[in-house]
Amino acid sequence: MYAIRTLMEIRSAKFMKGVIGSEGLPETARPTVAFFGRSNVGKSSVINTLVRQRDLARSSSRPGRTTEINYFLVNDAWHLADLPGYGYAKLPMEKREKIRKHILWFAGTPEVRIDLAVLVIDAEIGMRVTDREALGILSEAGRRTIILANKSDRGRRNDITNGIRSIRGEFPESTVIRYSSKTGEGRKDLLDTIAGTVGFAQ
Ligand SMILES: Nc1nc2c(ncn2[C@@H]2O[C@H](COP(=O)(O)OP(=O)(O)OP(=O)(O)O)[C@@H](O)[C@H]2O)c(=O)[nH]1
Ligand SMILES: [Mg+2]
Repeated sequence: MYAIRTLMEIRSAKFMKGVIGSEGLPETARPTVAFFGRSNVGKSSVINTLVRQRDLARSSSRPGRTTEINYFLVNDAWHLADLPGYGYAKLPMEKREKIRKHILWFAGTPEVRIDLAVLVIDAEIGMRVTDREALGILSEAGRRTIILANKSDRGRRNDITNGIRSIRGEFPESTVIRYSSKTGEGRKDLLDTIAGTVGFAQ
């Protein structure tokens, strides 16, 4: 009989470390999947639904919740990195700029291991200037990047569908996944994409 493996399984996921600034980044030999996106777009929630642990990555209705780059170890084999969000308007300009620069440094520095970058956007809002900037740096650095259109449970279904279609039109080379951390839509697609990067056996 053939064993057909259709979906990667998450057997374990644990918090590893929080990193502030450029010090203390793990020197990792393991594949790393990093989540980028504007503040409050749902990066931490996406990670929680992906690993099916409600509170692994801290999520909040208050934007700016994630302030460190948080590393998690999954299946004792690969890492997830949950980044702070950029563009939180209520932060003082100086602090906002500092976070933005740090995230872009992380995205563009070859010594930082990123095997797959997941750019999380709000499906209802679409790509903003800051998202395009992050995408530009990631692609200049040669990172494999996918776009995850989160919160697709909200708004009118047609608007979401049209929004995602126009993102696909603008970025024909990119994988765009329709996602909802609330309903679990797109989880399988995201897992498959990650498995394609870190290996199905992991
Ligand atoms: N309706 C809906 N709400 C969501 C979804 N994903 C996240 N949220 C909500 O959006 C808010 C922000 O979620 P977080 O996961 O904290 O967002 P984040 O991108 O990690 O935010 P920062 O850490 O501040 O950058 C929370 O109130 C979540 O419950 C989704 O798919 N659908
Ligand atoms: Mg967060």
